[in-house]
Amino acid sequence: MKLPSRRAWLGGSAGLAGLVALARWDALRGLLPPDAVGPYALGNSLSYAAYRLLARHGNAREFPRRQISPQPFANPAGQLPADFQASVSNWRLMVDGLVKRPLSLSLADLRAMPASSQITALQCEEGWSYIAEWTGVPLARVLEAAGAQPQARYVVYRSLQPDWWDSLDIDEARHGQTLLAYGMNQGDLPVPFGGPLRMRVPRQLGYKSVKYLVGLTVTDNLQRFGRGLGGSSPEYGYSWYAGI
Ligand SMILES: Nc1nc2c(c(=O)[nH]1)N[C@H]1C(S)=C(S)[C@@H](COP(=O)(O)O)O[C@H]1N2
Ligand SMILES: [Mo]
Repeated sequence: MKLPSRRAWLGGSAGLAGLVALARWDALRGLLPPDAVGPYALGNSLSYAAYRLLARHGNAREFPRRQISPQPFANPAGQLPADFQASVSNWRLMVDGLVKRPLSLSLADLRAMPASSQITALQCEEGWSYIAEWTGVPLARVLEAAGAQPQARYVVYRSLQPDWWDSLDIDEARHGQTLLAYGMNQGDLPVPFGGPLRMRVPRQLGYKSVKYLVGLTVTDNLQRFGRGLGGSSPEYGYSWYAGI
């Protein structure tokens, strides 16, 4: 077989470089995860880019009711503040950042919004999983109510537990299965499972489903949050994008 000539190689690489330059920087950076740094940069970037290009409209599997796990496993979440029970009765979810109307929502406010339910699996990176029915408000509805600005690219969310915060790209945030869940298996969301309010991101591993949710910030840039990796999990070495 005849190898391509030196001239063909040069022409090819120049063409490729030109294409990259022509492509809008926006489109390219949309393929890069915030944790595209350090020893796992390549792996993190390849899996996120592949997901963005091929799978971002997919759905997490939903199950029939008979497959709900009879004994779901609550992963112990460590210390809760001493006044936790008291704070449940006046729980608020703050919504701020790139929004036209910053919000402070009570649980009653959230329950008054159109609800959505799903029977999906929560899968921990440690290998176990359980199936439950989750009820809550699609995050998309809350972003709509707050009037997320067009330049919004990510939603950062944080727990009452300061060690737990994370973020989603705006498409994942608006995906119909991404819920602010206040109910589980037809009842209130129990405290060990993140009650009164948790994030539910069934298309990604369990650690993205942050419990004891107290705040959302809409942003175009993750650099100014923590160490700029998009969440606390990547700061501990887990990848920011945790697609299942
Ligand atoms: N605030 C908070 N959120 C959290 C955690 C936690 O310890 N604290 N653990 C995460 C991990 S690693 C997993 S697998 C799931 C566990 O959810 P479960 O308790 O419903 O099983 O919650 C995630 N959200
Ligand atoms: Mo986990």
